[in-house]
Amino acid sequence: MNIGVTCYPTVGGSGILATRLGIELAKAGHRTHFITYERPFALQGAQSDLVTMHQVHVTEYPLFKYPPYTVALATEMAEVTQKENLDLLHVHYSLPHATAAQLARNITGTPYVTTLHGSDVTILGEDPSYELINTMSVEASDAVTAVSQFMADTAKKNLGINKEIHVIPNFVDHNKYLPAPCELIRAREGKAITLIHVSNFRAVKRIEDIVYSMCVITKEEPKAQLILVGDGPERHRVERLVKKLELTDNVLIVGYRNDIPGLMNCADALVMASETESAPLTILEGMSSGLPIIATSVGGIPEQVQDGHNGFLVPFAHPEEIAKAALRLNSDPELQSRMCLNARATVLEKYTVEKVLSQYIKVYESVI
Ligand code: GMT
Repeated sequence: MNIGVTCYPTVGGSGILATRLGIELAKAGHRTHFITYERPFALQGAQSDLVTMHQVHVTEYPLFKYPPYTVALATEMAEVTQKENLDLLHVHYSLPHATAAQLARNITGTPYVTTLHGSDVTILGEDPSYELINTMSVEASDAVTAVSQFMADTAKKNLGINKEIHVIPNFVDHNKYLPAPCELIRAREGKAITLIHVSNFRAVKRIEDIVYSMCVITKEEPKAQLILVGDGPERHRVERLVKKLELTDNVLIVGYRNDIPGLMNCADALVMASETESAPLTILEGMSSGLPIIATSVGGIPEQVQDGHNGFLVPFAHPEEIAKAALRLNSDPELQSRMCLNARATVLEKYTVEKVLSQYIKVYESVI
């Protein structure tokens, strides 16, 4: 197949997932064309050669207070579709990509598949300004997918979408995110617990709750560690809180890193304290690395994490519950190693590239 992909190319789960999917499609022999306003963040190194980039140029003109991005995108989509003979467009994040794809289809007749990610549904559900057009463009899609059942249900409820929504989970490269080697695990035995959190430091991630949980954990385990990976709007606030709570010896804020699989191998559990999530990639990366997950029971997280099996689900905004789960793991090595195995097994069962790619291909085949 010859596939055009549009996403938000900046750091964020939807762009990362779209880019990884495009790369996997290319590896599987499909021609993949990215139509975006800049090179996707997640498209790095040799992988760039597997796909073709088409940049959307938005006209800068003094008269335009708001540059017409949707029109520019739709024009590029139509031109690339005709020039490259695309079989379909796959747009990640409906706003405004589904509307642009619909406009392009008016000219080319080429089908488009819309995938709904996080804020697509949660923010739009709270702010109805764009709902009329956005919902129409999602409904007009040749197929709609969502990354969790929660997203599909919320889209139906909040956006009034009646069309069938195929739930296709996010995926992880299980050959890249591997459990720590036995020597490393043995070296950690008997040592205080190390937790890891990876995100783009948006307010919705509630990193402060994780830091507060460290106050409780360190009372019992003064040497416990928390590694915070990533960067974003909340970083300075988090840094200030760590200082204020005198946790600088326990909390390491390491910024953006390219060695996340290695960092995962230094940890005993992964923590997410989000207020809402659709299907966090970092949970899949943690589970693939054999880490039990301690996460809030919100959005699509309970579809990934089964309480007591591959991690613990805790109520939102209760740092003491995060601490309780971490201390329980810390005091029970048998439980820790059982959850490690279960976490990895969950990924192998449901979230590998192969399992998920075939589901997207089935949807593509149904529309062309
Ligand atoms: O979570 C973010 O900050 C970014 C956001 C996005 O739209 O790029 O991520 C959303 O989509 C990801 C890919 O499907 C999911 O892994 C995230 O759970 C989801 N974020 C939220 O729902 C808050």
